[in-house]
Amino acid sequence: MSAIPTLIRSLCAASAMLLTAHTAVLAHASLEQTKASANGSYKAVIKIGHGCEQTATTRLTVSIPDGVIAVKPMPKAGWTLATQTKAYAKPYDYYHSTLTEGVREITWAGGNLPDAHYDEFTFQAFIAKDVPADTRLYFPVVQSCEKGRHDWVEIPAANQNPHDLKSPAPSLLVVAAQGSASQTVAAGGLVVTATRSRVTPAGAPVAGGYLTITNGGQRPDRLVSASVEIADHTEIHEMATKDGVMTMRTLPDGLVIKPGETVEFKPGSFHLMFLKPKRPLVEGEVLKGQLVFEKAGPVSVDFKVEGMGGNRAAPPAGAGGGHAGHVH
Ligand SMILES: [Cu+2]
Repeated sequence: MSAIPTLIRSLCAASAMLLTAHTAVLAHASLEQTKASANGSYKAVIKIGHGCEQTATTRLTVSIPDGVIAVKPMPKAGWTLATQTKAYAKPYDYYHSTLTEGVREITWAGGNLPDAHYDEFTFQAFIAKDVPADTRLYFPVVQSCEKGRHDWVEIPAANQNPHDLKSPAPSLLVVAAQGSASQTVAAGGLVVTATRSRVTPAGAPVAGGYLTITNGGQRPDRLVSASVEIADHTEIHEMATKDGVMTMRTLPDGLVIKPGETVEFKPGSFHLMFLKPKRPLVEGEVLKGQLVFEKAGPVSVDFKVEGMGGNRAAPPAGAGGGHAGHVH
């Protein structure tokens, strides 16, 4: 055998490997849209690019993960449609109602999708409001053919590269809803949202930090302290009206958030006080910060700096003025 065919063969082997790696991704059962926002509807389109052992696909079953609710499959001409309704892991808010059960499995059967052809299987769904951003939702698919089947059901372990899986389940990444503030989930079911601050004039002695903390867990936790990169130090404050006078006080022990409770840190109420900011805060910038909880421990958060118009409940002019006579 001459050297040239060998060279060609090894080149081909190399490109075939690349091709395999590439087409393998295309050939998997996959979702057309791989990102969706929580608290929004989602049209799931499962793409089937080939059969099994070169034979036609005759049946497809998809399982619906927790957090994906109000599922309605789309019928397909030539296929019979069946669904299984089961209880959800927990009740979910859905518009003005609460859903406790719904379609958890869909089967399209009796059709014939030749190996050489491509088709799509569609259902409408809603991603529940409380599915945290960065959650990956898996939709295991079992594809049955005239001969053989593919179980697209593998879910990567915590430290596993999803590309190492031979038959990965189609998946979807839940992203933060557009235009909404970031959401941070901490241990014990704490959810921190809407972390923000406000622009300050040059030389301002303080800046406010605002956020919402929901304790979705079973145990109380306590916000012990907070810090932000631009401030000398940060205190937890409460503003309240006493005898018709607005007063502010430091909460040296922090603030307990009971199970099921949502605490809003906002102007005129609880807030974080960033003391001696190193520079004026500019609208649109993001301040790196940290919250420390007694049980959940330290949690990194980003405070987005908003314009003064952003908070209607703002205290009267000179947010700093409210603090001028305020002894910490
Ligand atoms: Cu204050």
